[in-house]
Amino acid sequence: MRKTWLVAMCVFAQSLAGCEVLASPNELIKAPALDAGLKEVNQAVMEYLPAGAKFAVPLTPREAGAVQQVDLDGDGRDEILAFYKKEPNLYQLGLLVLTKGNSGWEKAADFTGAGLDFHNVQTTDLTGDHHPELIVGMQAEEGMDRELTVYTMKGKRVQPLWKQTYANMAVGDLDGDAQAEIVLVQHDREQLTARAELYQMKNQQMTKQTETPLDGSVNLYTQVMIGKATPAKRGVFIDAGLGAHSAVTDLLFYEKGTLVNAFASNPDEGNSVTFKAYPLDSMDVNGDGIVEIGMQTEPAGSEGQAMVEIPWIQSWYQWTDKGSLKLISENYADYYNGWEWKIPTQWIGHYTVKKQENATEKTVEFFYLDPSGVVRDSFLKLGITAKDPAKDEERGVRYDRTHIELGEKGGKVYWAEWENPGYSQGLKENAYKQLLLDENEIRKHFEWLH
Ligand SMILES: [Ca+2]
Ligand SMILES: [Ca+2]
Ligand SMILES: [Ca+2]
Repeated sequence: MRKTWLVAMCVFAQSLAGCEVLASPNELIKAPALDAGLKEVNQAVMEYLPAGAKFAVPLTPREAGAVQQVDLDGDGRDEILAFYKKEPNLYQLGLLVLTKGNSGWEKAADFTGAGLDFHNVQTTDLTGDHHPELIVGMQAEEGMDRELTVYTMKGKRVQPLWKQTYANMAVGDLDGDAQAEIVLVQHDREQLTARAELYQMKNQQMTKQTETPLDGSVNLYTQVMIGKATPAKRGVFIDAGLGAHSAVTDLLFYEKGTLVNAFASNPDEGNSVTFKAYPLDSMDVNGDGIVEIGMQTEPAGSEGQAMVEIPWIQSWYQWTDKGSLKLISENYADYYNGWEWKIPTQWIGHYTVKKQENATEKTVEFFYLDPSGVVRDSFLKLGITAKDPAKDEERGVRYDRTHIELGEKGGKVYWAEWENPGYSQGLKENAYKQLLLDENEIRKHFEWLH
C-alpha cells in the first residue's frame, strides 16, 4: 500500500486552493519528494474535492495520511482515498474514493457524515477475497460514542457493508488464520458498563463471535490493539484511564471461542496487576514484534515524594506462557522536554534515579544501588541547561569527569556527564563498574521524543 502524504498535497495545492496543513511535524518529516505519480494523484483529488474542503489526517494509525492509495477492487490499480472536513461546518467529515477508468480518474464514492475527526482508518481484507475492505471510524467530542463503517468495493462502486458505534476499536488477526477481525470496546459511562466484542466476517456479514465484560467504571478506554503477546500467542491489549492520572491495561485472549481476560476474571474486582500511576499505552517498545505492557516504577530513594516530584521509570513487561508478566526493558522519559533515556539492560535492578530542577538547569542523575538496596555513587548525570557559550567552555574534559553535549533544542543544551574511568574506580566494586558506559554507548541510549 502506498500512502500519499498530506504535505506533498499541500505543496502542490497551494496555487489551486487554500490548503490548511493539519498534519503534525512528525508527518511533515516523513513526506517524500513530489514525483510524477503524486502530481497525478494530487490533480485528481483537487478536481473532485468539494469546494472549501480541507484535508483531515486520521488520528490513528500514526502513519495514516489524509490521502492514500489502495487497490480496493483488486484490478491491480490503486484507488485514491481522500479524507476531508467540509467548511463552513467542520462537523462534517467526507471520504472521497477515486478510481481510474478509461477516460481518467472517476468518482467511485463521496460519503459524508457527522464528526470532528477520523478516529481510525484501515484498509484490510475482512472477507477473505484478498481485496481490502475500507474501515473508517469517525468521532465527535471525547467520550462520545464513535461510529465505525466498513466499506467494500464491488465493480466501480463503493458500498457501506456494516455500521456500528463503539468507544474504541482495533483491527487485526487475532486467531492467526490470516484474516483480520475487529474488536470493539463498548463503554456506557452512565450505566458504568463496558465490554469487548469480537467481530468476524462470516458469509459476507460481520458477525459477533463473542463478547466479554470489562470494567465499566474506568474513565476512558484510550487504546485497543491486537498484537502478539508471546511469539506464538496473539491478544487484545486494552488500555484505560482510570481517574485523574492512573491507568490500567487488560489483555484478552481468544480461547475456545471466548475472550478470556488474563488479569481480571471478574471485571467488578478490577485489575490490579497492571495498575499504573499515569497512562502508558501498550506498544512494541523494543521492536521484537511482541507488544509490551508499560507501568511506572517508583525508583528507590523517592519514598515520600509527591507524585509529580518522583522521577518515574517506565518499565515494560511481556506476557509469558507461565501466565505472568516478565520485565523486558526500562526507560526514563521526559515528555515535556522531548527526550528519553533507554536504560541499558545490565542496569536493571542495580540503579536508581533522582531529578533536580532549578531556574536554569534540569538534571536527571543515575546512582548505583548496591545489593542491599542502599543508594550509592552517582555514575551518570543527564542535564538540560540554557545555552551559554562562556559556561560551556568551562566544562569539557576534566581530570575526574567527562562532559559531552548530546544536542541542542529550543535554546537549550542537552548534555551528559560522568566520572572518568580510572579516576576512582579501582576502589569500587565490580557491580558498580558494570553500570559504566563509554561516550558512544551514552549517545546510543539517549533519544529525542520530539
Ligand atoms: Ca483498483
Ligand atoms: Ca483472523
Ligand atoms: Ca516488543
